[in-house]
Amino acid sequence: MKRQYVAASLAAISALGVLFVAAPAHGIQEREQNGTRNPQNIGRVSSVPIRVSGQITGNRDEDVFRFELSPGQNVKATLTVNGDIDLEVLEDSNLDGKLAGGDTKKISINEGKQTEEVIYRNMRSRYGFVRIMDSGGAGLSGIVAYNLTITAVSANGRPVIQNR
Ligand SMILES: [Ca+2]
Ligand SMILES: [Ca+2]
Ligand SMILES: [Ca+2]
Repeated sequence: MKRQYVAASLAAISALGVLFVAAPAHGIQEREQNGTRNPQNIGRVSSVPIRVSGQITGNRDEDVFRFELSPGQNVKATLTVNGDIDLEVLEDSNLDGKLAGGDTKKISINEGKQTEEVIYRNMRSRYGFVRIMDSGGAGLSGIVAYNLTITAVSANGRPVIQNR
């Protein structure tokens, strides 16, 4: 009887945990080790923004996210920050689903706490990547928090109107 009660409580606690993971208040939370060799999957790009929040904890931390797309989409990534980190958006040029040196990239390297933004037009691969890292300058101090938004846009950068 007592054992059953404990099991039921554990089940209730883990069910709550699943709920919290499934519906976080601020979108997707980054999960280390999300580097070049182990990108974190964040789903499919659409007109509904994918929102990711995380932290760059120093010059050895890079955060890499992999998204799915429909080849030909225009993808807009926006990064709001509270310190100087930078943004790369990469097309999976050799179509292996992995982030490699030859993959084509567009970067945004503003100074300080300025928002970074990249619009990558006509991405032709099935997967794309976002890489966030230390700016490499002298300015990084401590931990920098960020919020990343990825959205499908029209070629001029405006939101895509979704047919309902
Ligand atoms: Ca991180
Ligand atoms: Ca990382
Ligand atoms: Ca920057």
